[in-house]
Amino acid sequence: MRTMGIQAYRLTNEQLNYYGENGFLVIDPVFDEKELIELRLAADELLVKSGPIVNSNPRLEIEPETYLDELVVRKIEPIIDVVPALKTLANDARLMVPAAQIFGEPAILFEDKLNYKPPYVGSAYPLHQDYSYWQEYTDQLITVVLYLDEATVKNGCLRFVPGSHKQRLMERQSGSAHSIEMEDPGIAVNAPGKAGSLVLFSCYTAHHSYPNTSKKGRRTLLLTYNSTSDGDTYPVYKGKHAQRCQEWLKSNSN
Ligand SMILES: O=C(O)CCC(=O)C(=O)O
Repeated sequence: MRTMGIQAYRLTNEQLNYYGENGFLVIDPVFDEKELIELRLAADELLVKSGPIVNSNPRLEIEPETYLDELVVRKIEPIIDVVPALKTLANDARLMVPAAQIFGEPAILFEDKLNYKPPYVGSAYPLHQDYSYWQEYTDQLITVVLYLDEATVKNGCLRFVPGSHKQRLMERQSGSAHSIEMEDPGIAVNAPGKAGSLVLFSCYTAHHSYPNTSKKGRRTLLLTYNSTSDGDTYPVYKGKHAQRCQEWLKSNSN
C-alpha cells in the first residue's frame, strides 16, 4: 500500500454527498504517468500469462466480433493471482480508503477484473446492476474503477443512471437475467475520465457502456470491495475461479 498519508485519499464531504445522491463518483487522476506505465505493463503481462486466447479459456471473455479475423479479449477475470503488481494495486489506499469511508469500516477485496474496450470491436455492455450477479453475497459492495487509458464518449466510457442505487434491484428485460428494462437508457450520464482517474459506484447503480467505434482502446481495472464485517468471501468466490483457471492453463499448455 502507498504510504502517503491516508488522509490524503479521503473523500471530501462534497464528494461523499455526490456519491450518496447519485450512486457514483468520478475522481480526477490519482495515479501519475509513471505508475500508469507500470500498470499498463502489468496488464500486458496479465494478458500473456492468462494463456491462449480461445473461447474455452475460463479466465477470458472474448469479444463477439473478431478484428482482422483474430479473436479479441473483452475481459480478464480474476487478475490478482497472475501478476503481483495487480495484487498490490487491489490493496492500494487510493482505492480502498474511499470505499472504506463510504462503508464506514474497512474494505476487503471481493472481485477483480480487467475490462478491455478494444478499438472498433469493443462491444456494448447493456444496462445492468452488478448486484444482480452477486445476489448470494452481501450487498455492501462498491466497485472502484481505474481508467488505465483515457475513457471518452467516443471510446465507450462508463455511463450511470444517477440515483438508481436507491432503487434496489430493478426489473429485468424478459428473457434476460441481468439486463434492465428501461424505456429510456438515455437517462444515463457519461462518466469520462483521464487515464489514472477513478470511478466509484454502488452494486445497485444501473450502468452500461456503448461500443467503441473509435481507433483508441480503453482498458479499465475494476476492483470491487465489500465491508469487512461481511467477511472475506474472496477465497470461496474469485479464489475458486482462479484455481479453476490455473488448472485449465496447466492442462492446456504444451
Ligand atoms: O467496461 C465496461 O464498459 C462496462 C463494465 C461493466 O459494466 C461491468 O463490468 O459491470
